[in-house]
Amino acid sequence: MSVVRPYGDTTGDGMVQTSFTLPIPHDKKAEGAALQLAAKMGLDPAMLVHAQQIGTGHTFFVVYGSVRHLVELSKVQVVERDFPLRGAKEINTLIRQRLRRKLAVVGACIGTDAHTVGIDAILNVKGIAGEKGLEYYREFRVSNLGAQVSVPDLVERARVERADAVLVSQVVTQRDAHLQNTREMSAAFREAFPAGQRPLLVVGGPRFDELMAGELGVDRIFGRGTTPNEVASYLVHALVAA
Ligand code: B12
Repeated sequence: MSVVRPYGDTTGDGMVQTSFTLPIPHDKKAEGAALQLAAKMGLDPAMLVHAQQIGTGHTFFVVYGSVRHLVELSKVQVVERDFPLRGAKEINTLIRQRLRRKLAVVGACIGTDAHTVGIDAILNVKGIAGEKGLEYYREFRVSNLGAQVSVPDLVERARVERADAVLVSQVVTQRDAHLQNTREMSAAFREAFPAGQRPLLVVGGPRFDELMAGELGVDRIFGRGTTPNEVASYLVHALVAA
C-alpha cells in the first residue's frame, strides 16, 4: 500500500480526533469557535466530542472529523535504526576486548529542565520497560549529573570523567528551549574539544525530531519510548564496534 488515509469508523474514511485549548470561557460561542477552528484545520465535517472549562478563562476541546489528506508512504522520512541490538553480555565483551577500559558516559538534563525521569530510565539500574539501565552494564562507567546542569558544568565534567559519550535529556520544549539548549551544548563541546577528540553527543526526549541531529550538531537523537538497550547498542556500535 503506497497511500493511506486515517481510519475511524470505516476504512479510508479519513476520521481523526484532535484536542486543543482556546483562551475563552466555555459557552455556546466557544463551542462554535472550536468547530470553526476544526473546519479551518481541514476537518469536514467536524464534530465536537468534548468541551470542558479549565479555570476561569480557558476551555479544552476534543474534536472529531474527516480529513481529505493522504499520506504517501514513499515520502515518509524517518531515522531507521542502523545498528544491531546486542545483549548486555556481548556489549560488555566488546568494550572489554576492543576498548580495554570502561566506556565512560556522562548524562544530564541541561538548562532549566528538571525532568530527570527519562535520563534516569536510560542510565539508572532500574531502567524502563523491563530493561536495566546503562549502570547495570559492567563495562559502562556512568556519571548521572541529574537536573538543571549548566552547559559549562557539563563540558567540565565530561573532561574530568574523560567521557566517551555525553547523554543529554531535554523534555521541556516551550519556545523551542530543547533546540536552543542542544545547539548551545553542541557548540560548547566543539569549542572545548579538538576535532576528533570530543565525546559522542547524544540527546533524547519525547518531542525531538530524530532527523535534526545534523542540524543540532549532535551525533544522534533518541525519541519517546527509547529503551536503555537501544542506547547501549548504539554507543557500542558508534564507539567500539564500527
Ligand atoms: C513527571 C513530570 C514532571 C515532574 C518531573 C519530575 C522528574 N524528576 O523528572 C515535575 C513535577 C517536577 C515537572 C515539572 C514541570 N513540568 Co512536567 N511533566 C511531567 C510528565 C507528567 C511526565 C514526564 C515523564 O517523566 N515521562 C516519563 C519518561 C520516562 O519519559 P521521557 O521523558 O519521554 O523519556 C523517554 C524518552 O523520551 C527518552 N529520553 C528522554 N531523555 C533522554 C535522553 C537520552 C540521552 C536518551 C538516549 C533518551 C532519552 O527515553 C526515555 C525512556 O523511554 C510530563 C507529561 C507527560 N505525560 O509526558 C510533564 C511535562 C513534560 N511537564 C511540563 C511542564 C510544562 C512542566 C513545568 C514547566 C510545569 C510548571 N509550570 O512548573 C515544570 C518544569 C520544571 C522544570 N524546571 O523542568 C510539560 C512540558 C510542555 C512542553 N511543551 O514543554 C509536560 C509535557 C506536561 C504538559 N502536557 O504540559 N514535570
